[in-house]
Amino acid sequence: MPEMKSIRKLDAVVVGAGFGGMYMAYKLREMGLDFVGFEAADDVGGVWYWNRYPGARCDLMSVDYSYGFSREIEQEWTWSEQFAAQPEILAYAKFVADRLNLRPLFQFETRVVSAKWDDDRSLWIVATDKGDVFEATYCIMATGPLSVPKEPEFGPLSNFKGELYRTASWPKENVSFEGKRVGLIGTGSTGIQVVPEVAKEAKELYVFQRTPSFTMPMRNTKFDDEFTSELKRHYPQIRSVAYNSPLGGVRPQSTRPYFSIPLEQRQSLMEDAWKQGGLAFLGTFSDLLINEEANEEVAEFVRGKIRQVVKDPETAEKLIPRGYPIFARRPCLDTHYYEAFNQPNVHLIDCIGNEIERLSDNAVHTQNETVELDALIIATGFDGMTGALLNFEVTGKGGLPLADKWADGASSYLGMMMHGFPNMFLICGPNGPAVLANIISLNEQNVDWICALIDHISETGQHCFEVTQEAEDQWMDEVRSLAELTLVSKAKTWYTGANIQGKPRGLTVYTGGFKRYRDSCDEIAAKGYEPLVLN
Ligand code: NA7
Repeated sequence: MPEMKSIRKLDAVVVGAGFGGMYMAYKLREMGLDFVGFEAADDVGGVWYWNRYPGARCDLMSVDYSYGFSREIEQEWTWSEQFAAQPEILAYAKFVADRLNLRPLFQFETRVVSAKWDDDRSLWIVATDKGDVFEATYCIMATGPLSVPKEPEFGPLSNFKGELYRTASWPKENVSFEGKRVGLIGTGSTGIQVVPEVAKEAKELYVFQRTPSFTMPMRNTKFDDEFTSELKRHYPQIRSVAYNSPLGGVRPQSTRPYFSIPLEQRQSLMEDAWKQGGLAFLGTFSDLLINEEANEEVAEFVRGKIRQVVKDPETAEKLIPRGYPIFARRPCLDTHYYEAFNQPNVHLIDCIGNEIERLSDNAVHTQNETVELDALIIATGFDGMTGALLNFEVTGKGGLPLADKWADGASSYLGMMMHGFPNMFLICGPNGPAVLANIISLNEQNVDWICALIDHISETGQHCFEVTQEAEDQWMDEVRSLAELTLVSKAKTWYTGANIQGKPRGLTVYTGGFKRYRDSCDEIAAKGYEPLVLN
């Protein structure tokens, strides 16, 4: 007879110890709730725990990409540069966990394998891979939009018998590519960060590129003491600007439409934006994500820069993105990416019309060539937005599997709740502004809103909430109609599910901006959460 484990009764479970789960755990403890957090990794950090590949760096500024809920943490933690690298962000997550004593709130190295709603008792039954079962009033998913790597079509990866690395689960120990023939598959934000780093070491680096990405120079800068003390003095103002902006961050914005000024001036502003680096273009003109002609002129400007940097014209033409709007795929920020292709040891393998067919013991085989390798790095992206939530068994009312609810595409209310899944919260779920806004600001906003709702439910003496189908449909109509206004859905990306074979297509992101989203959430709270049925 297998040992019967006792069932523990809780107010809540939290799945995930990334920045969303950590803040949620902090708040639930403040509220005095009995809860447990679960995390598959052996420590906090979420996406920054796993993605420790060479060159990993956040493409949002460290000042934005940090918690604003604690004045103490803001003052005690010091960022070293404008765009922080993965080791520093992970160190920050660990610092916060230490400072707030969050680790005891989580069971690490534990995966949730199922979360099932019990209709009769109105609670969630949550089972883990350790064989433990918990019953909880609330089930809170802080599973992150980018936690399940995509399985590439040319698998299985185990066919390759050389050194195999996945950027999304990079080993903790140091990896050396010195003297090795290295292959890299994937040229999204991740691959673009990997190339210049591995190019420094590898004997040969073969970059397998299918869709070229637009990337702009990051032009990262170190913070000096004077800047840091000014920064720390102004955090309250910085947060206030961030929370009231469409991006949830302190990036510059513009009200200037692209064609409102003459060509010469446009060119000069674009030169400035290129020199400034980061996402300065988006702060230079107001309509680059809605005006196709403006977008194409900026794209052409960037194509010209690629031609200037890359010395071999044939390689430059292959690296130049075409056929989709700039900024519709997530714009990458690089440090000497195009320059790396001027090195004699870096080779571009164009996979357009030359798809990767399979891996063998020591090679990648495309339709037209075989490339022999000692090591292979897989940077083929993620099953974004929905992957983590569909990675285990989640069933709602009447035993409805989440996979069935989302069979035609992910629907939700505010990216935080779903009809048919009472007392379940998603932090930064699909159809919220996650991934187009600063996800740390959004984590904080979502957690605060959810906790206020939990308080409200207990104040009313109820135990259960469910969003109505009508409210969810209305929200989804708004998400879709806003999506039609932008060019973001016009590229084949993980934003739309188009990177995964068989996944329903559609932009599952609220494109109205962080501020407008936050206002909508606040209004719903102020009106007593009318779209929710409490019982
Ligand atoms: P992305 O942006 O989804 O990029 C994945 C890359 O992998 C992309 O260039 C893909 O080309 C490529 N890919 C995927 N499958 C294949 C196959 N079969 N053959 C060749 N190339 C392939 O993921 P990232 O990890 O780079 O970035 C994700 C987010 O992390 C980013 O947006 C930031 O928010 C941070 P494709 O486009 O499919 O032709």
